[in-house]
Amino acid sequence: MDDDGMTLLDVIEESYKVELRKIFRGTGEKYDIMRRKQFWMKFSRGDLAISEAPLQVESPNIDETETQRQLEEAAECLQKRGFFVMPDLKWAPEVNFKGMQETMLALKNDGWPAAFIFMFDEPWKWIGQLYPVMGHFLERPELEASVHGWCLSKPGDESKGGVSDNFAKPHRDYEFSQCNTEDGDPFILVIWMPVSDSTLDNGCMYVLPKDADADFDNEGHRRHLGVSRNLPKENPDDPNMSELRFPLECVRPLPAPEGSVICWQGNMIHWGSKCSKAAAQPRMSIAMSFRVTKEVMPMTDSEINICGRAPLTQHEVLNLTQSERVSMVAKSLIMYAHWFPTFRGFDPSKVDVDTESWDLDNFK
Ligand SMILES: O=C(O)CCC(=O)C(=O)O
Ligand SMILES: [Fe+2]
Repeated sequence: MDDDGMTLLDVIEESYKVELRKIFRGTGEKYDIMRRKQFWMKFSRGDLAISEAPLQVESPNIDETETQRQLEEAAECLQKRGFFVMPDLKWAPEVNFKGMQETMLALKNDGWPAAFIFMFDEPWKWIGQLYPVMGHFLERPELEASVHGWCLSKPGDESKGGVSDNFAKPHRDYEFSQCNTEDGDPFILVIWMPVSDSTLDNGCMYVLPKDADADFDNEGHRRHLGVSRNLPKENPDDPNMSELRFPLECVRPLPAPEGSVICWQGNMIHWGSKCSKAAAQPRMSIAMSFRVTKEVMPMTDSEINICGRAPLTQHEVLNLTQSERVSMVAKSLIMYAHWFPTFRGFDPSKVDVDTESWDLDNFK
Protein backbone atom coordinates (compact mmCIF):
# COMPACT_ATOMS: atom_id res chain seq x y z
CA MET A 1 0.00 0.00 0.00
CA ASP A 2 1.22 3.53 -0.68
CA ASP A 3 0.09 6.70 1.14
CA ASP A 4 -3.14 6.95 -0.83
CA GLY A 5 -4.12 3.46 0.16
CA MET A 6 -3.42 2.19 -3.37
CA THR A 7 -1.66 -1.09 -3.97
CA LEU A 8 0.81 -1.53 -6.81
CA LEU A 9 -1.84 -3.61 -8.59
CA ASP A 10 -4.33 -0.71 -8.39
CA VAL A 11 -1.75 1.58 -9.96
CA ILE A 12 -1.09 -0.86 -12.79
CA GLU A 13 -4.79 -1.39 -13.41
CA GLU A 14 -5.48 2.32 -13.39
CA SER A 15 -2.70 3.12 -15.85
CA TYR A 16 -3.93 0.33 -18.12
CA LYS A 17 -7.41 1.84 -18.11
CA VAL A 18 -6.01 5.32 -18.76
CA GLU A 19 -4.27 3.95 -21.89
CA LEU A 20 -7.42 2.18 -23.03
CA ARG A 21 -9.51 5.32 -22.52
CA LYS A 22 -7.09 7.27 -24.72
CA ILE A 23 -7.36 4.64 -27.45
CA PHE A 24 -11.15 4.67 -27.16
CA ARG A 25 -11.17 8.47 -27.58
CA GLY A 26 -8.65 8.36 -30.43
CA THR A 27 -5.73 10.14 -28.80
CA GLY A 28 -2.15 9.32 -27.83
CA GLU A 29 0.80 7.53 -29.35
CA LYS A 30 -0.49 4.02 -28.79
CA TYR A 31 -3.72 4.86 -30.58
CA ASP A 32 -1.75 6.21 -33.51
CA ILE A 33 0.09 2.91 -33.85
CA MET A 34 -2.81 0.62 -33.00
CA ARG A 35 -5.20 2.04 -35.58
CA ARG A 36 -2.80 1.03 -38.34
CA LYS A 37 -3.48 -1.93 -40.54
CA GLN A 38 0.28 -2.62 -40.67
CA PHE A 39 0.45 -3.07 -36.92
CA TRP A 40 -2.15 -5.87 -36.89
CA MET A 41 -1.34 -7.62 -40.16
CA LYS A 42 1.75 -9.23 -38.56
CA PHE A 43 -0.68 -11.33 -36.51
CA SER A 44 -2.75 -12.35 -39.53
CA ARG A 45 -2.84 -16.10 -40.14
CA GLY A 46 -4.79 -18.15 -42.68
CA ASP A 47 -5.29 -15.17 -45.04
CA LEU A 48 -7.22 -12.98 -42.59
CA ALA A 49 -7.48 -9.55 -44.19
CA ILE A 50 -7.97 -5.93 -43.26
CA SER A 51 -9.54 -4.38 -46.33
CA GLU A 52 -10.06 -0.82 -47.42
CA ALA A 53 -13.35 -1.36 -49.21
CA PRO A 54 -16.76 -1.89 -47.58
CA LEU A 55 -17.25 -5.55 -46.72
CA GLN A 56 -19.66 -7.58 -48.83
CA VAL A 57 -21.93 -10.24 -47.36
CA GLU A 58 -24.92 -12.18 -48.61
CA SER A 59 -26.26 -13.81 -45.42
CA PRO A 60 -27.74 -17.25 -44.77
CA ASN A 61 -30.82 -17.74 -46.87
CA ILE A 62 -33.35 -17.51 -44.08
CA ASP A 63 -36.26 -18.06 -46.46
CA GLU A 64 -35.28 -21.70 -47.04
CA THR A 65 -37.79 -24.08 -45.47
CA GLU A 66 -35.13 -25.85 -43.41
CA THR A 67 -33.75 -22.58 -42.02
CA GLN A 68 -37.27 -21.36 -41.26
CA ARG A 69 -37.88 -24.57 -39.31
CA GLN A 70 -34.66 -24.04 -37.32
CA LEU A 71 -35.58 -20.42 -36.60
CA GLU A 72 -39.01 -21.41 -35.36
CA GLU A 73 -37.55 -24.09 -33.10
CA ALA A 74 -35.04 -21.54 -31.79
CA ALA A 75 -37.81 -18.98 -31.11
CA GLU A 76 -39.75 -21.58 -29.13
CA CYS A 77 -36.71 -22.51 -27.03
CA LEU A 78 -36.00 -18.81 -26.43
CA GLN A 79 -39.53 -18.24 -25.28
CA LYS A 80 -39.66 -21.27 -22.98
CA ARG A 81 -36.10 -21.52 -21.70
CA GLY A 82 -34.50 -18.13 -22.43
CA PHE A 83 -31.80 -19.43 -24.80
CA PHE A 84 -31.23 -21.25 -28.09
CA VAL A 85 -28.39 -22.93 -30.01
CA MET A 86 -28.42 -22.94 -33.84
CA PRO A 87 -25.58 -25.23 -34.87
CA ASP A 88 -25.77 -25.27 -38.66
CA LEU A 89 -26.62 -22.03 -40.38
CA LYS A 90 -25.02 -21.82 -43.81
CA TRP A 91 -22.83 -18.72 -43.78
CA ALA A 92 -22.45 -16.87 -47.07
CA PRO A 93 -19.71 -16.15 -47.77
CA GLU A 94 -18.25 -19.01 -45.73
CA VAL A 95 -16.47 -17.85 -42.60
CA ASN A 96 -12.73 -18.56 -42.24
CA PHE A 97 -12.82 -20.11 -38.77
CA LYS A 98 -9.38 -21.66 -39.04
CA GLY A 99 -7.83 -18.30 -39.92
CA MET A 100 -9.61 -16.66 -36.98
CA GLN A 101 -8.46 -19.41 -34.59
CA GLU A 102 -4.83 -19.11 -35.66
CA THR A 103 -4.92 -15.31 -35.54
CA MET A 104 -6.47 -15.29 -32.05
CA LEU A 105 -3.72 -17.64 -30.89
CA ALA A 106 -1.04 -15.45 -32.50
CA LEU A 107 -2.45 -12.37 -30.73
CA LYS A 108 -2.62 -14.17 -27.41
CA ASN A 109 0.87 -15.61 -27.72
CA ASP A 110 2.19 -12.07 -28.18
CA GLY A 111 0.38 -10.81 -25.07
CA TRP A 112 -2.69 -9.26 -26.75
CA PRO A 113 -6.28 -9.93 -25.73
CA ALA A 114 -7.97 -12.16 -28.31
CA ALA A 115 -10.59 -9.37 -28.63
CA PHE A 116 -8.19 -7.68 -31.06
CA ILE A 117 -9.42 -10.23 -33.61
CA PHE A 118 -11.98 -7.46 -34.27
CA MET A 119 -9.23 -5.47 -36.02
CA PHE A 120 -9.65 -7.95 -38.91
CA ASP A 121 -12.52 -8.14 -41.43
CA GLU A 122 -13.56 -11.73 -40.76
CA PRO A 123 -15.56 -11.32 -37.51
CA TRP A 124 -17.37 -8.29 -38.98
CA LYS A 125 -18.26 -10.22 -42.15
CA TRP A 126 -19.67 -12.92 -39.89
CA ILE A 127 -21.61 -10.49 -37.69
CA GLY A 128 -22.89 -8.70 -40.81
CA GLN A 129 -24.56 -11.96 -41.80
CA LEU A 130 -26.38 -12.20 -38.49
CA TYR A 131 -28.73 -9.27 -39.11
CA PRO A 132 -31.41 -11.18 -41.05
CA VAL A 133 -31.17 -14.02 -38.52
CA MET A 134 -31.62 -11.66 -35.56
CA GLY A 135 -34.47 -9.98 -37.45
CA HIS A 136 -36.46 -13.12 -36.66
CA PHE A 137 -36.22 -12.33 -32.93
CA LEU A 138 -35.88 -8.52 -32.70
CA GLU A 139 -37.45 -5.70 -34.70
CA ARG A 140 -34.81 -4.19 -37.06
CA PRO A 141 -31.90 -5.40 -34.94
CA GLU A 142 -28.82 -3.28 -34.29
CA LEU A 143 -25.49 -4.29 -32.76
CA GLU A 144 -24.57 -2.85 -29.37
CA ALA A 145 -21.13 -1.26 -29.71
CA SER A 146 -19.49 -3.74 -27.37
CA VAL A 147 -17.84 -6.88 -28.71
CA HIS A 148 -15.54 -9.31 -27.00
CA GLY A 149 -13.37 -12.33 -27.80
CA TRP A 150 -12.02 -15.32 -25.84
CA CYS A 151 -9.16 -17.73 -26.39
CA LEU A 152 -8.90 -19.87 -23.26
CA SER A 153 -5.80 -21.20 -21.53
CA LYS A 154 -5.29 -24.63 -20.04
CA PRO A 155 -4.60 -24.91 -16.28
CA GLY A 156 -1.12 -23.60 -15.53
CA ASP A 157 -0.90 -21.66 -18.81
CA GLU A 158 -2.86 -18.59 -17.70
CA SER A 159 0.26 -16.41 -17.56
CA LYS A 160 0.60 -16.95 -21.32
CA GLY A 161 -2.55 -14.97 -22.00
CA GLY A 162 -5.08 -15.38 -19.20
CA VAL A 163 -6.61 -12.07 -20.24
CA SER A 164 -8.65 -13.97 -22.85
CA ASP A 165 -9.87 -16.59 -20.39
CA ASN A 166 -13.40 -17.70 -19.56
CA PHE A 167 -15.66 -15.54 -17.38
CA ALA A 168 -15.96 -18.12 -14.62
CA LYS A 169 -18.30 -16.40 -12.17
CA PRO A 170 -22.02 -16.99 -12.79
CA HIS A 171 -23.58 -13.59 -13.62
CA ARG A 172 -26.32 -11.75 -15.46
CA ASP A 173 -25.19 -9.24 -18.11
CA TYR A 174 -28.28 -7.04 -17.60
CA GLU A 175 -31.06 -6.63 -15.07
CA PHE A 176 -34.49 -7.87 -16.17
CA SER A 177 -35.90 -4.44 -17.11
CA GLN A 178 -32.74 -3.38 -18.97
CA CYS A 179 -33.36 -6.01 -21.66
CA ASN A 180 -37.03 -7.08 -21.49
CA THR A 181 -40.38 -5.33 -21.75
CA GLU A 182 -42.70 -5.64 -18.76
CA ASP A 183 -44.25 -8.71 -20.43
CA GLY A 184 -40.85 -10.40 -20.50
CA ASP A 185 -40.30 -10.06 -24.27
CA PRO A 186 -36.59 -9.45 -24.89
CA PHE A 187 -35.53 -6.26 -26.69
CA ILE A 188 -31.85 -7.12 -26.18
CA LEU A 189 -30.36 -10.56 -26.88
CA VAL A 190 -26.81 -11.75 -26.20
CA ILE A 191 -25.13 -13.66 -29.04
CA TRP A 192 -22.16 -15.89 -28.35
CA MET A 193 -20.50 -17.67 -31.28
CA PRO A 194 -17.81 -20.35 -31.05
CA VAL A 195 -14.85 -19.73 -33.38
CA SER A 196 -13.50 -23.21 -32.52
CA ASP A 197 -15.70 -26.14 -31.46
CA SER A 198 -16.88 -25.39 -27.94
CA THR A 199 -16.99 -28.66 -26.01
CA LEU A 200 -17.66 -30.02 -22.53
CA ASP A 201 -13.86 -30.29 -22.10
CA ASN A 202 -12.54 -27.06 -23.59
CA GLY A 203 -14.68 -24.44 -21.85
CA CYS A 204 -18.24 -24.33 -23.22
CA MET A 205 -20.84 -21.95 -21.78
CA TYR A 206 -23.31 -22.88 -19.05
CA VAL A 207 -26.68 -21.25 -18.40
CA LEU A 208 -29.42 -21.50 -15.84
CA PRO A 209 -32.54 -21.77 -18.05
CA LYS A 210 -35.17 -19.21 -17.10
CA ASP A 211 -37.73 -21.91 -16.26
CA ALA A 212 -35.44 -22.89 -13.34
CA ASP A 213 -34.62 -19.34 -12.27
CA ALA A 214 -36.89 -18.08 -9.47
CA ASP A 215 -35.17 -14.67 -9.61
CA PHE A 216 -35.31 -14.17 -13.39
CA ASP A 217 -37.51 -11.06 -13.07
CA ASN A 218 -37.07 -10.53 -9.33
CA GLU A 219 -35.23 -7.29 -9.96
CA GLY A 220 -35.61 -5.69 -6.55
CA HIS A 221 -34.02 -8.64 -4.75
CA ARG A 222 -30.32 -8.63 -3.87
CA ARG A 223 -30.05 -12.14 -5.37
CA HIS A 224 -31.05 -10.80 -8.82
CA LEU A 225 -27.55 -9.52 -9.54
CA GLY A 226 -25.79 -11.24 -6.63
CA VAL A 227 -26.15 -14.75 -8.05
CA SER A 228 -22.76 -16.00 -6.87
CA ARG A 229 -19.78 -14.95 -4.85
CA ASN A 230 -16.21 -16.14 -4.55
CA LEU A 231 -15.47 -17.42 -1.07
CA PRO A 232 -12.39 -16.07 0.69
CA LYS A 233 -9.51 -18.54 0.87
CA GLU A 234 -8.26 -19.60 4.27
CA ASN A 235 -4.90 -20.55 2.76
CA PRO A 236 -3.41 -19.30 -0.51
CA ASP A 237 -3.26 -22.89 -1.81
CA ASP A 238 -6.97 -23.52 -1.28
CA PRO A 239 -8.91 -24.19 -4.48
CA ASN A 240 -11.26 -21.53 -5.88
CA MET A 241 -14.61 -21.85 -4.11
CA SER A 242 -17.91 -20.12 -4.76
CA GLU A 243 -21.28 -19.75 -3.14
CA LEU A 244 -24.13 -20.07 -5.66
CA ARG A 245 -27.60 -18.67 -5.10
CA PHE A 246 -29.45 -20.74 -7.69
CA PRO A 247 -30.24 -24.48 -8.12
CA LEU A 248 -27.07 -26.16 -9.38
CA GLU A 249 -29.02 -29.25 -10.42
CA CYS A 250 -30.80 -27.25 -13.17
CA VAL A 251 -27.79 -25.82 -15.01
CA ARG A 252 -27.42 -26.55 -18.71
CA PRO A 253 -24.10 -26.76 -20.63
CA LEU A 254 -24.20 -25.38 -24.19
CA PRO A 255 -21.59 -27.28 -26.23
CA ALA A 256 -21.71 -26.25 -29.90
CA PRO A 257 -19.60 -26.67 -33.04
CA GLU A 258 -17.63 -23.78 -34.57
CA GLY A 259 -19.87 -21.36 -36.43
CA SER A 260 -22.96 -21.95 -34.27
CA VAL A 261 -25.13 -19.13 -32.99
CA ILE A 262 -25.85 -19.33 -29.26
CA CYS A 263 -28.26 -16.79 -27.86
CA TRP A 264 -29.61 -16.01 -24.39
CA GLN A 265 -31.74 -13.34 -22.80
CA GLY A 266 -29.58 -10.59 -21.31
CA ASN A 267 -30.73 -11.30 -17.75
CA MET A 268 -30.07 -15.07 -17.88
CA ILE A 269 -27.52 -16.48 -15.43
CA HIS A 270 -24.52 -17.77 -17.39
CA TRP A 271 -20.77 -18.37 -17.17
CA GLY A 272 -17.92 -19.85 -19.16
CA SER A 273 -16.29 -23.07 -17.97
CA LYS A 274 -12.54 -23.56 -17.87
CA CYS A 275 -10.54 -25.35 -20.56
CA SER A 276 -9.32 -28.66 -19.12
CA LYS A 277 -5.86 -30.15 -19.64
CA ALA A 278 -7.55 -32.96 -21.55
CA ALA A 279 -8.92 -30.70 -24.29
CA ALA A 280 -7.41 -30.98 -27.76
CA GLN A 281 -7.93 -27.30 -28.62
CA PRO A 282 -8.96 -24.41 -26.33
CA ARG A 283 -12.34 -22.80 -26.79
CA MET A 284 -12.28 -19.60 -28.85
CA SER A 285 -15.36 -17.45 -29.22
CA ILE A 286 -16.76 -13.99 -29.80
CA ALA A 287 -19.82 -12.38 -28.18
CA MET A 288 -22.00 -9.33 -28.60
CA SER A 289 -25.55 -8.06 -28.02
CA PHE A 290 -28.23 -7.09 -30.50
CA ARG A 291 -31.12 -4.80 -29.67
CA VAL A 292 -34.31 -3.56 -31.28
CA THR A 293 -33.57 -0.48 -33.41
CA LYS A 294 -33.28 2.78 -31.49
CA GLU A 295 -35.97 4.18 -33.79
CA VAL A 296 -38.48 1.84 -32.16
CA MET A 297 -36.97 1.87 -28.65
CA PRO A 298 -35.18 5.19 -28.20
CA MET A 299 -32.09 5.22 -25.99
CA THR A 300 -31.02 7.94 -23.57
CA ASP A 301 -27.58 9.52 -23.91
CA SER A 302 -26.41 7.77 -20.75
CA GLU A 303 -27.53 4.39 -22.17
CA ILE A 304 -25.59 5.12 -25.35
CA ASN A 305 -22.55 6.20 -23.34
CA ILE A 306 -22.28 2.81 -21.63
CA CYS A 307 -20.92 1.33 -24.87
CA GLY A 308 -19.36 4.59 -26.05
CA ARG A 309 -21.40 4.90 -29.26
CA ALA A 310 -24.91 4.18 -30.52
CA PRO A 311 -25.84 0.67 -31.71
CA LEU A 312 -24.75 -0.14 -35.26
CA THR A 313 -26.79 -1.00 -38.34
CA GLN A 314 -25.59 -3.70 -40.74
CA HIS A 315 -24.36 -0.98 -43.10
CA GLU A 316 -22.28 0.56 -40.31
CA VAL A 317 -20.80 -2.80 -39.31
CA LEU A 318 -19.70 -3.44 -42.90
CA ASN A 319 -18.14 0.03 -43.22
CA LEU A 320 -16.12 0.39 -40.01
CA THR A 321 -12.74 2.09 -40.30
CA GLN A 322 -9.70 0.76 -38.43
CA SER A 323 -9.93 3.75 -36.08
CA GLU A 324 -13.51 2.81 -35.21
CA ARG A 325 -12.56 -0.85 -34.76
CA VAL A 326 -9.72 -0.12 -32.35
CA SER A 327 -11.89 2.33 -30.42
CA MET A 328 -14.61 -0.30 -30.01
CA VAL A 329 -12.16 -2.95 -28.84
CA ALA A 330 -10.63 -0.51 -26.33
CA LYS A 331 -14.07 0.38 -24.95
CA SER A 332 -14.97 -3.31 -24.61
CA LEU A 333 -11.73 -4.01 -22.75
CA ILE A 334 -12.56 -1.17 -20.36
CA MET A 335 -16.04 -2.59 -19.84
CA TYR A 336 -14.66 -6.06 -19.14
CA ALA A 337 -11.54 -4.93 -17.25
CA HIS A 338 -12.89 -6.25 -13.96
CA TRP A 339 -12.52 -9.81 -15.29
CA PHE A 340 -8.91 -9.46 -16.41
CA PRO A 341 -7.37 -6.18 -15.32
CA THR A 342 -4.20 -6.02 -17.42
CA PHE A 343 -2.37 -7.50 -20.41
CA ARG A 344 1.19 -7.73 -21.65
CA GLY A 345 0.47 -6.11 -25.02
CA PHE A 346 1.14 -2.64 -23.65
CA ASP A 347 4.75 -3.50 -22.83
CA PRO A 348 6.81 -0.77 -24.49
CA SER A 349 8.55 -3.43 -26.54
CA LYS A 350 5.24 -4.32 -28.21
CA VAL A 351 3.87 -0.92 -29.13
CA ASP A 352 7.03 1.13 -29.65
CA VAL A 353 7.47 -0.23 -33.14
CA ASP A 354 9.69 1.02 -35.92
CA THR A 355 7.22 2.43 -38.45
CA GLU A 356 9.79 3.50 -41.00
CA SER A 357 9.24 0.48 -43.20
CA TRP A 358 5.48 1.00 -43.37
CA ASP A 359 3.80 2.16 -46.54
CA LEU A 360 2.46 5.48 -45.27
CA ASP A 361 0.15 6.05 -48.22
CA ASN A 362 -1.74 2.95 -47.24
CA PHE A 363 -2.46 4.07 -43.71
CA LYS A 364 -6.11 4.21 -42.82
O1 LIG B 1 -17.22 -16.75 -22.75
C1 LIG B 1 -17.22 -16.65 -21.50
O2 LIG B 1 -16.49 -17.31 -20.78
C2 LIG B 1 -18.18 -15.68 -20.86
C3 LIG B 1 -19.12 -15.03 -21.83
C4 LIG B 1 -20.04 -14.05 -21.22
O3 LIG B 1 -20.17 -13.92 -20.02
C5 LIG B 1 -20.81 -13.19 -22.13
O4 LIG B 1 -20.64 -13.29 -23.36
O5 LIG B 1 -21.62 -12.38 -21.64
FE1 LIG C 1 -21.72 -12.42 -19.56
